Amino acid sequence: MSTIEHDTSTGEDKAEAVETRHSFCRVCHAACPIEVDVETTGDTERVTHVRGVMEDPLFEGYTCIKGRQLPDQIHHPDRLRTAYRRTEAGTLETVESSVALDEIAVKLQAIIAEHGPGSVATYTGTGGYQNCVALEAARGFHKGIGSRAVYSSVTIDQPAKSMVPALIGWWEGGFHNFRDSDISMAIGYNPMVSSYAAVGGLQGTNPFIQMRRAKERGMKLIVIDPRRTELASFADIHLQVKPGEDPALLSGMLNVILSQDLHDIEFCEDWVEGLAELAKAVEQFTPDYVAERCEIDADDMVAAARMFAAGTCGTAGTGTGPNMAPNSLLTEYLAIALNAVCGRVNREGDEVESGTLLYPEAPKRAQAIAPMELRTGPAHRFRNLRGYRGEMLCTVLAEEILEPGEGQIRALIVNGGNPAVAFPDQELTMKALADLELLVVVDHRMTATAVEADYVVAPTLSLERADVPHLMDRWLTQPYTHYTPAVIAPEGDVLNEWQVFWGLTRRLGVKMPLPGGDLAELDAPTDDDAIDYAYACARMPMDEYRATPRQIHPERAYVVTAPEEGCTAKFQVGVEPMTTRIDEVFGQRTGAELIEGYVDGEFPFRLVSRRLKSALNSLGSELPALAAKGTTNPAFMNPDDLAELGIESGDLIEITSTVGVINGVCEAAPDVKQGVISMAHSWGDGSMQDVKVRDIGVPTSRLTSTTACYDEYTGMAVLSAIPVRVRASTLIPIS
Ligand SMILES: Nc1nc2c(c(=O)[nH]1)N[C@H]1C(S)=C(S)[C@@H](COP(=O)(O)OP(=O)(O)OC[C@H]3O[C@@H](n4cnc5c(=O)[nH]c(N)nc54)[C@H](O)[C@@H]3O)O[C@H]1N2
Ligand SMILES: Nc1nc2c(c(=O)[nH]1)N[C@H]1C(S)=C(S)[C@@H](COP(=O)(O)OP(=O)(O)OC[C@H]3O[C@@H](n4cnc5c(=O)[nH]c(N)nc54)[C@H](O)[C@@H]3O)O[C@H]1N2
Ligand code: SF4
Ligand SMILES: [Mo]
Repeated sequence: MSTIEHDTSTGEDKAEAVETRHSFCRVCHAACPIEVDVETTGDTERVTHVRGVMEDPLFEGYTCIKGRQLPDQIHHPDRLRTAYRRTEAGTLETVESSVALDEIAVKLQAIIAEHGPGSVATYTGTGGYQNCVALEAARGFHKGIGSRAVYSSVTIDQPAKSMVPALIGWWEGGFHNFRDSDISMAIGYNPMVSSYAAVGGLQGTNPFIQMRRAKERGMKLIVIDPRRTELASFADIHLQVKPGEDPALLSGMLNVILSQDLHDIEFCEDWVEGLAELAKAVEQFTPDYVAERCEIDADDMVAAARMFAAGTCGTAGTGTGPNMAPNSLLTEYLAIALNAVCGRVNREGDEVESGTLLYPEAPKRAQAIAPMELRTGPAHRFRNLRGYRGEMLCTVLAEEILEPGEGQIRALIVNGGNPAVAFPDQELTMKALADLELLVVVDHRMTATAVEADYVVAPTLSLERADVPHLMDRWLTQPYTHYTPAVIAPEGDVLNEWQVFWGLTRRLGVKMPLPGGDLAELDAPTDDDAIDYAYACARMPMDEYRATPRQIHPERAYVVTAPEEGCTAKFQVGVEPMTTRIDEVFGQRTGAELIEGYVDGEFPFRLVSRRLKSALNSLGSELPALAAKGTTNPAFMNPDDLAELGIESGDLIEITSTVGVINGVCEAAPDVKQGVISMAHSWGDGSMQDVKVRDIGVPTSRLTSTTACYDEYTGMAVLSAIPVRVRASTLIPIS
């Protein structure tokens, strides 16, 4: 589209090429399709507007406030457009990216020579995950240098999800689809804000319209969340559970279902083992016990259990809330057990919702997969923990940096992440970052982590690179393709994440093995080469994928096939140590007892995590329209609690956990359960002081510890349902 605009202020015609191009948003993983207006003046291209694509068959025009700020993000005056390096005086100075890579490679070589390749780690965070090749490139770099120290935000997100198949097994044909569900149980997630999808849950594709349609077809919704969330406003039953008590609640629901024979008896005979052990373990969780423990109504709990069991199609799924609370692995186990005993899996002839077109072709038979050993990564030097599914654990990274000896991490490349505010135990994390011999951060903002770095490399941003929606590909409601080329040329000395790793492997003279071959063999690869190499095993070849943007491919849907004859695998719903853990839960007064240093009565509140519509973890408040929604992460509390404490909305409060103290700005929120503080994470900076809390927020990670309570399989720390106490703050903020 080319237009001649009439400038009404001067009365002159101003010739301007304005073209609308298609792409998808990559502020979060949801990959909403967008139309992008690009204004060209001379050699420069400027994104002026972004809007949803009404005719898109899945998203139907959906975008959110964050995505619509892409023009401001791309052209932000403070956006980093060149690399930086630390001077001897300790300040950061600009440097050409290629020179920065030269110097980083020399330093890496020296570190590898002295400490071995395992001393070099990368951490890919949420920003890296928004680029389909960033994590693959980091993995290729690791293979090239011979280091297994691959870290990503997955291990501090919902690691129980990756680990639970090791205990309970899985279903090859997948769990029921949301699009066909007549029942859905959401345990601590809120896709209306987060666009996150749990197994079989509402996906982030156009969540409001999808939910309305689901309600129109009669779907029942149960939401388990201490906050009356945007999702809970659609619920038939909302159980406002006390944070951290989900294992007791889910055990109680299983008890109702199993003791009243409401489970899918036929399915269980064929595919479920350990039913008697599970029934026995949960038997003690009577409705009255659960009601008192979880601070909910016993009849509501029983009604929810019966409603779930009465459904014919639909799953129970968890989100970040319970996955960050104590006993996260047990909660996940119980949620999958609920699905298993109620037979909420696809049967022969059923279609699987998503086509997972970017991942290798895989059999989809109507059969169970037996539990498998997943902790196959190298052992950490601490707490008997080890890596799994090709990654090491973020909750152990600080210790691996700080503890001298063989295996110590000396160099870290942060690939679109912000550990200084996102990682548990902020004090320890800051100490670890400072202890590194080399810290490289790839980020377009001078974040709390970047200011600690030896080198900061400026990346291209979404609209400046070719991409595919690799995360959404697993959660889409249909087999749907969306490739985007770069829609504008990048301005400045910026590099795609793959270019950083490719540049380093070339300089180090090592390979960069990706599924399609060694990218380091190419002299001048493009974004598309990197995508081809990274997705060489995709079930839809990339050429075909590229040719059909924003299309549904019904013919590519997976159809579940018959089980293998003689298949003996079963869901294991009554295994150790999970049944013992269920017993242990019964023995506790509260899940918080698992946390070292917890003393009954001293920490009467629970601080829970949440997402804000106007921020993506630490990203957002630098953009004017998002800052207008707030420059701090408020500590949302029930008005009755505030009244009792004599605190008013807008006051500063001091929040103390077993390990740390933060000062937050409290805000009255009737949707939050009494006794709960609901607060977003990854705000503030690394100063360990809160004097700027009203302008930049505060990191809740300072209230958390990697060692005071962790899961023995996943190493997950407690990042939600944190026991805390609250009082008026005496801090004098500086504005
Ligand atoms: N207490 C508590 N702690 C938590 C959580 C919680 O709920 N509560 N949640 C956990 C979870 S789920 C996660 S995922 C982690 C988040 O941990 P991180 O991912 O480490 O944190 P983010 O703030 O999302 O950092 C992403 C960075 O990527 C940058 N970025 C954005 N786009 C790009 C890009 O295109 N390229 C590059 N190179 N960089 C880009 C952003 O500027 C930002 O600084 O935090 C975890 N920590
Ligand atoms: N707008 C926006 N979208 C995002 C992000 C963002 O920062 N902003 N972050 C992205 C990231 S990194 C992720 S991982 C996903 C996460 O996606 P979600 O898991 O959907 O995250 P939340 O919206 O925080 O929902 C978690 C819910 O759990 C509840 N909760 C907290 N503790 C407990 C508990 O102990 N038990 C129960 N039952 N509930 C509890 C909270 O009240 C909250 O409503 O979102 C992604 N999308
Ligand atoms: S939901 Fe995520 S992908 Fe969609 S517009 Fe918002 S930030 Fe962008
Ligand atoms: Mo996350």
